[in-house]
Amino acid sequence: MKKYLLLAAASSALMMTACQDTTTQVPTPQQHSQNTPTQDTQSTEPTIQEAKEFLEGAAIELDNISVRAAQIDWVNANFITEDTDALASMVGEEFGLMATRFANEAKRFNKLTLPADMTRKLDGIKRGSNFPAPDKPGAAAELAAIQTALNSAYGKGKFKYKGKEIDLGEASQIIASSRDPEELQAVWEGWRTIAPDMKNKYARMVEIINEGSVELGFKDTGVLWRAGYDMPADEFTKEADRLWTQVKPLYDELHCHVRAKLNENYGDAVVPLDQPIRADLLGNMWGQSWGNIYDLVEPVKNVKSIDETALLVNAKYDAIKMVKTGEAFFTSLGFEPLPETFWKRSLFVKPKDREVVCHASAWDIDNQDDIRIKMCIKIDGEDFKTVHHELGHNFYQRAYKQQPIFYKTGANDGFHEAIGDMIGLSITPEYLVKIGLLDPKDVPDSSADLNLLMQQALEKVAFLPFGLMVDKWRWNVFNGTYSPAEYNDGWWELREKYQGLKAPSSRPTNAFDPGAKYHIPGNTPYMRYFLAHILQFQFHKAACDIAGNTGPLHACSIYGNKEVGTRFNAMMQMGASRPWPEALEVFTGTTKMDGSAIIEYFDPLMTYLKEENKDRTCGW
Ligand code: X8Z
Ligand code: ZN
Repeated sequence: MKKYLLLAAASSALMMTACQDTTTQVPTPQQHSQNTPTQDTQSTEPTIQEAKEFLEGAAIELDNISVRAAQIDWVNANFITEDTDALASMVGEEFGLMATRFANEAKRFNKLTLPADMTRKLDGIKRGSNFPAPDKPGAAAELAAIQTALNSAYGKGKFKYKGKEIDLGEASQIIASSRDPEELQAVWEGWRTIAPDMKNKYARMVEIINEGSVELGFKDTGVLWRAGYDMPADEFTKEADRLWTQVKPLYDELHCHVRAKLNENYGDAVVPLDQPIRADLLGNMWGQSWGNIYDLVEPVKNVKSIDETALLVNAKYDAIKMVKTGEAFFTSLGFEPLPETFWKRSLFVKPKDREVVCHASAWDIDNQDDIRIKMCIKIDGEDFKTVHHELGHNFYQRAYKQQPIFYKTGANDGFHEAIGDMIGLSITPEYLVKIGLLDPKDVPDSSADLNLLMQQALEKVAFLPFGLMVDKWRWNVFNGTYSPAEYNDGWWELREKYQGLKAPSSRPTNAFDPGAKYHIPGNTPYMRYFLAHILQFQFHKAACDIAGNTGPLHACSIYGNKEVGTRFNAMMQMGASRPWPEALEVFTGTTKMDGSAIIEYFDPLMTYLKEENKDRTCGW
C-alpha cells in the first residue's frame, strides 16, 4: 500500500489501497508555479493536443501499473516472504520510475494555457508520489527495497514475553485488559523492540525522498505532502493548527479527568497529578484511543450501559456477520451491495499458517469492482467500528469508479478516512435494536447518555492530538528539524506537547518508537486521520440535518435514510475531480472544515467534565 499509489492528484489513480500512501492531492496552480521548475524538457513549443495525448497515455499506463501493483502488494501483504517482498520491491521501483518520468514530462506543458481540468490533472502528476525517488540510477530501486523491508518488518513484528513470542495482536490484548502497571510497561516496551532495526533504513529513506521532492520543486517531502490540499502548503499547516485550536479545550478536559481517574486506580507513584500520563496505561498500544479503560472512567454507575463486544459475542457474530452488518448499513442508504468477489477475495480472519500484515486496510485492485478488505477481525466493538471504517473506503472507491484515473481518490485524504467513520457514528442503541443486536428492554434511558458520550470521547476526542502529532513529527524529520539522532526525542517531545503523554520509563538510546506505529514503516501519511476525526462529525451533522433530526447529535442515526444516501453519494462520486471545498459543499453546504460539529456532539460531556475538573489542577 505504500508506494505506488502514486500520482498525486493523479495519484488517486494509483491509489489502490485506502490506508496506504495515496498521493491524492492536487496542488493549486499558484503552488505549481511557485514550486515547480519552469524549464521545458523539450525545446519545441508543445500544443494542447500534445498535452491531451500525454494525459491519455499516462492514464493508460497508470491504470495498468496500478492494477499490477495492487495485485502484487495484495499477495505480499497476505503472504509475507522473501519472494513476495522482492516482487513488491520490483513493482515499487517500476512505479517510482514511472512517477518521476511523468512528472518530468508534464513540465513540458508548463507554459501552455490549458482547460482547468487538464491543468488539475497535470498538477497532480507534477506532484509525483508521496515518496518520490530522484531521477538517478538506482534511486527508485533502493527506495522501493527500503519501503518493502520496513513494511514487512512491521507486519512480522514479534517479541518475547514471559518466555513466549507474541505478536501485536496478543500484546494489544494485554495492553487493553491488564491493570498491572509492571505488566503494561513490559509489554509496551516489548513491542517497541521491533523498531530500532528500522531506524537507519528510515533515515536513508528520508534522504532519498527529500532529494526526490526537491527535484519535483518542493523544499522537502513535508512541503510536498502539505501541497496536496488545494491550498498553498503553508496555509494547510495553519488550517490544521486552527482545527486543533478549536478542539483542544475538549481534549484538555478529557485528559484532566482521565488522569484523575487513573490516579484513583493506580495511585500517585504511577500517575502523578501534575505530569503527563504514562502512555502504557490508556488501554491502547500507542495511547491513541482510550476506549479500553472505559470501566475506570464510567460517569454514571448502576444504569444500563451498552457493551458492544458483549452484544456481538452473545449474538454469536463471526467476522463475516460483522462485515455483512456493515454492508447492510450502506445498502440501507441506497448503495449497491458489495460484489461477490469482495466476499471471495477479502481477508477477514488472521491466518494461522503464514505472515500477514494485520493492520486493517481496504483495497481497490482493478479501479473498478474488485474491492476488498484485509483485516484480522476480532469479535469486539472496536473491530465492529473498524469494519465500517474499511467499508467506507470501499464504497467510496466504487462511488468514484467512473472518474478518470487521476481523480479516483478522496476529495482530500481526510474524506477517505471519514466516510466509514461517519457511518459508525450512527451505531446508536436504537440502531442496535433495529438490527436485532440489542433487546429493546436493554436500551439505556437518557440518564446514561453521559456514558455513551464518554465511550465515544475516549475513542474520538482522545485520538485528536495523536492524529495531529504523527505528521508533525514526520514534517520535522523531513525538514531536518530532527536529525536521525533526535528522531526519538522529537517523537516524545510532540507526544508530550500535544497528547500530554510520557513513556513509562526513559527510553533506550537506540529506541525508534515511531517505527512501532504501523503508518511510519508502512509509509502512510497520517494527517488524514486528524482531518477525518473533524470531518466525520461535520458529515454526521449534515446527514442528521438532511434526515430531519431534531434531537441531540449523539442520538441520531441515519440508518435507512435514502435521501442521506443520495446526497452522500453525490459527494462521493466526485472523487478528487474538483477541489475538496466544492465536494464538502455538495454534502454539507459549507466549504470549510470545521470543528464545531464535534464540539456540539460532545457538549453534554464537556459540561460534565468541567464540573468534575473544577477543583483539579489540569495540564502537564
Ligand atoms: O489505520 C487506520 C485504519 C486503516 S486506514 C484502520 N486508522 C488509524 C490507525 O489505526 O492508527 C483508523 C484510525 C487511525
Ligand atoms: Zn482508513
